Amino acid sequence: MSDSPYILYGGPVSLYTGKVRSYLRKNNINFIEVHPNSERYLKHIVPTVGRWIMPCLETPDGRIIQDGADIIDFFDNEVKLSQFPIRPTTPVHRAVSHLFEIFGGEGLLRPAMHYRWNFDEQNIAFLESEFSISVIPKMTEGKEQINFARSSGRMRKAAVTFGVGPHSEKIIESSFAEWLELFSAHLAENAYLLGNRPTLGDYCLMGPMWAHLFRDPAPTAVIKKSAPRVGRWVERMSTYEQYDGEYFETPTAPRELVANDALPDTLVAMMHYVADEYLPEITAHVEFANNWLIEQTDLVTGTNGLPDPGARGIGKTTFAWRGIEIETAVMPYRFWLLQRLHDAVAACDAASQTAIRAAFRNAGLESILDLRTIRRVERANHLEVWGPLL
Ligand SMILES: N[C@@H](CCC(=O)N[C@@H](CS)C(=O)NCC(=O)O)C(=O)O
Repeated sequence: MSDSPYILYGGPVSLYTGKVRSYLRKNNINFIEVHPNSERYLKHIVPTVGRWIMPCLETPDGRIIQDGADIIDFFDNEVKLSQFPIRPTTPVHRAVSHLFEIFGGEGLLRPAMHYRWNFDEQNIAFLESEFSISVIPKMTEGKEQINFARSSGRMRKAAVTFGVGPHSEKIIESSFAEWLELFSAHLAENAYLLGNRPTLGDYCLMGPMWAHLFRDPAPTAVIKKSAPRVGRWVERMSTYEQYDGEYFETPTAPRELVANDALPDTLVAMMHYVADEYLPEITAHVEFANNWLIEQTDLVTGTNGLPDPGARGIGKTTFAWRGIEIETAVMPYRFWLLQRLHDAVAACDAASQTAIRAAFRNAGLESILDLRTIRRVERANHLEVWGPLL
């Protein structure tokens, strides 16, 4: 551990902070968490990164990094503080890690938002307290209730833009039950996604699985009742120490990934779930983005093509999802994550690419490897921007 701590700007209620916090803890990195209602965050971090967003990281020498993936990359590539390489070195495992990077960040937003904002009887007192301690600016003391109403109103609207509504609620619940069943079955034999130590995909799943789905009162009851093994995975992903004794006979047992770059059947079943739950959405988003990009004849490379450089959505699109039609917001950030998968595949030799294709085909996911936007998404000054036309 270094002497001066890193500062993680984020909060207990935040989905994307959960991924980074889990990574920092499990890799024994010295950090403290500062909430976004702090003066330092509001007066220094927000102007630096150009929008109110978490997580952000401040290094002991004052460098600021926004974005969960960039923060993890920083430790992995520059500081090299990770206890274990979190990107598997074998091709199929590496590609699957990136698949769960996308799915963890973007594919479980519907259950996360539904179980947070549609169960007021169980959740509302908890959420009001939690938002008041970390999100609502401290200078508004005495006005917490009004500010919670404003803040929660905004998040309820965000839930709708992720496809949560009366028409989809019951399907979200049954689909989440299926996810828990599949994940639970996988955890019967494996402590983590790819074997006996966490990799990138585990950290990314901790986004939705921690703050919303494990800490909020309504969904935690669902997990504990129907999938306690998933609850144990969340617990062990949130500690410094190796809190996974049920999997190992001795404390020094090797913490290896599944041998020979193989995927257990239970993980293939989880990948099939990703194909049903998320592939139609990301496919529709790429198609929408390409049509949108064609229409933006005056789009300047290096900008997001929108009046507000910090804006994150370019529009909304509909698609068929589990027998109904839903509409969700299209965010270029997702394509940036998708490119990380594509880039990981492109970096492999031909035989490895064939193996990755076979593994994805076997899970109904081969087409995700070919979904491309006609401009790449890049990140500049902490924001997503479009690269040149390909
Ligand atoms: N891709 C980003 C996503 C960050 C994100 O969406 N964070 C949420 C909180 S969990 C946020 O700050 N939203 C802005 C808002 O609520 O206005 C990352 O990982 O850094």
